Amino acid sequence: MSFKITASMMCANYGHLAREVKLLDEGGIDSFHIDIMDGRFVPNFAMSLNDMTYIASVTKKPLDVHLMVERPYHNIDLFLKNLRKGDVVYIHPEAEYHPSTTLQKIIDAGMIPAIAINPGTSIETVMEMLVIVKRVLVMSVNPGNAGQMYLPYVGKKVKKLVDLKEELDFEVYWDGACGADKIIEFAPQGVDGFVLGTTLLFGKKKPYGDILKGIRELRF
Ligand code: S6P
Ligand code: MG
Repeated sequence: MSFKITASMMCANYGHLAREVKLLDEGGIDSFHIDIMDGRFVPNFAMSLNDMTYIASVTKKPLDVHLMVERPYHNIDLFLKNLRKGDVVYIHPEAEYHPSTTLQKIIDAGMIPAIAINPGTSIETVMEMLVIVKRVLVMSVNPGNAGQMYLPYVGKKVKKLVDLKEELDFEVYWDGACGADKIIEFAPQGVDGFVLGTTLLFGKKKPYGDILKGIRELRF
């Protein structure tokens, strides 16, 4: 079964960020998920532009940048100019007046255009954007915090999205409360990647490499 694993760096130990990146990198993580928040679109502040830029400078692996900010059109250039080709940038359509214009900015800068959709956002409202983007991040918790409870009604939406992904050419990633049970259930259904935070990867007193190896060896 082929699926990607990305580490939610807002859950990392900021006393040793360089070491965290190195251990995850060497442990076989596929990419680094960067949660940028503005305290308005979501009621929290997590990572910032400087955190993202630092991580981009110390790993060759792709970044998976999740912008949880209002009207990203106005300041997305700050992020784009510090990223590399092949990095993925998600905007929330709920947070933008003209999401397709902002997605075009991402494409023009050489990054991979993507959207993240909240648990309460239906696929029907983002249908046209599915033609533009290359990745869709399904939020299985309300955005803003790590360590939340999974919202089971999101499962049906994942199934609907997976049914569209071949024809419209995008990947589906999962974000929020991701445990081994979710990977076992949804990877065989066609989910391409999983964001790992406190549920499965961070704060476990176990080496990241061992946890990642265990995930690669899951039986389906
Ligand atoms: C939440 C954010 C996520 C979380 C991650 C945490 O707004 O977008 O990326 O950091 O999902 O994972 P967990 O396992 O602590 O819920
Ligand atoms: Mg996220």
